[in-house]
Amino acid sequence: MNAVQSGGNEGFFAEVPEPVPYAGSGSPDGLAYRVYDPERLVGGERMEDHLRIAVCYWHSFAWAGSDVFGAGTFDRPWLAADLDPMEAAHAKQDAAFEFFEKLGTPFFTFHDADMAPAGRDFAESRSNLERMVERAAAKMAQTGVRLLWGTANLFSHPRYAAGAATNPDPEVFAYAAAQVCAALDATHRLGGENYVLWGGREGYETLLNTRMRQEKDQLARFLELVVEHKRDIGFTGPLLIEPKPQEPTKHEYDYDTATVHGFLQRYGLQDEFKVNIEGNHATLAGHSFHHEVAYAVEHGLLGSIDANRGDPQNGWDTDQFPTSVEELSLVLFEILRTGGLGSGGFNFDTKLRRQSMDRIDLFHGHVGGVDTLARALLAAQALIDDGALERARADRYAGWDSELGRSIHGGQASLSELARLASDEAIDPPPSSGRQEHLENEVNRVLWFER
Ligand code: XUL
Ligand code: CO
Repeated sequence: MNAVQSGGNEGFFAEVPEPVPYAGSGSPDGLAYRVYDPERLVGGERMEDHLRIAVCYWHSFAWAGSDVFGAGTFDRPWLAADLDPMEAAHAKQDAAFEFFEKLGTPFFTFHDADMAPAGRDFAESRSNLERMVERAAAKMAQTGVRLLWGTANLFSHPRYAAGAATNPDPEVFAYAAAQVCAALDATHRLGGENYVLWGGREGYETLLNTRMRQEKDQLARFLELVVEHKRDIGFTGPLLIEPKPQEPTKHEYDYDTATVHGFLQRYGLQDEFKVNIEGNHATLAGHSFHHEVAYAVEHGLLGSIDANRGDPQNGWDTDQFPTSVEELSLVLFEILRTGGLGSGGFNFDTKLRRQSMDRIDLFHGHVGGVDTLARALLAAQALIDDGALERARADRYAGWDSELGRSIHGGQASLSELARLASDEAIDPPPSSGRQEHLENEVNRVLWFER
């Protein structure tokens, strides 16, 4: 077994000796935040507390830049194939915490499998995880970095090829339950603020071999078990389901937020779960990021956000760093107008491109993403302060405050009474403009000129 090649005492990111500073728009180049100033007050709250940014362990530290056509390209010495697995996990953790600290953002997120190597059996895997979690706890205490959420990887191992909770084999269900039990314990131990379940392979490849109804019943039972365990150990953070329509399966049951909502209601789980919305999953489902967040906030379902984007020229989950202030301004507008993220945050579930192979590229990706979010936050607050959108909505629905509107909602008006009203009073409402272009101009006015 070889030793990990590192920068020695200087660490893995010696090129970035100090935490990335806030330098404002005046600084011409170099690694610095142009907009993200953690202390800046926006609507009375610190920018850092609004955005609650997290770095994910998996794409940033546990992935070497491979794709389906080729091997990893990234310079990640802690991922070298000839290392002792536990020594490699230590080095990966050292690299991750050095990065979190130098990036200066408050949270991280992880899967069990990102942090600790698999053992020969479940008991050994759990013990590896527990050892790595104790080491992580010490690093968190040293650096002040906190855990936004933990999760279990129930999709990479071949045993999960036909799903985890929705597998036709109950022993696979049991193995998945054991893994979630350990991952939820680990999240609790690290003071995690949420726990996420993304059903990567909870879906089907072909209906020819699938009992859809049975698989959904299994999934619901699995979720009930997670709720029970959360109560047993005293974990108080929200449980979050992460919707995604497909990939890796042809069809995922948690297709989008509305589908998850219906599923939770059908099984009486609506008070136990919220959603973790990912930008690129929204677009894969044929929605906008804005749509998924608007649906969630309007139904009290928003838990947290995986901030990323797809590429409009291809149809898969490219997990790119967000760069569109316009898109994120509308997302943040929905979040701010309904009271903020609560215990959620913005997690960079983001991958560098395969050609971005230097370790410094991890900084460039994250710094750009963080600044995009910060800029969008300022724009969203300006949209709230400006009030044009809220006023337009209020005007558009004003009729529902009238006697007629109230009697419809209040249940006093029957179908036949409404028919009588329409004929006796010759109701003939004129169509009115939705003013879409005007509202788009109002948004741009704020985006372009807000300081
Ligand atoms: C996959 C994905 C996951 C979840 C956590 O598309 O987004 O990384 O965020 O399992
Ligand atoms: Co995600």
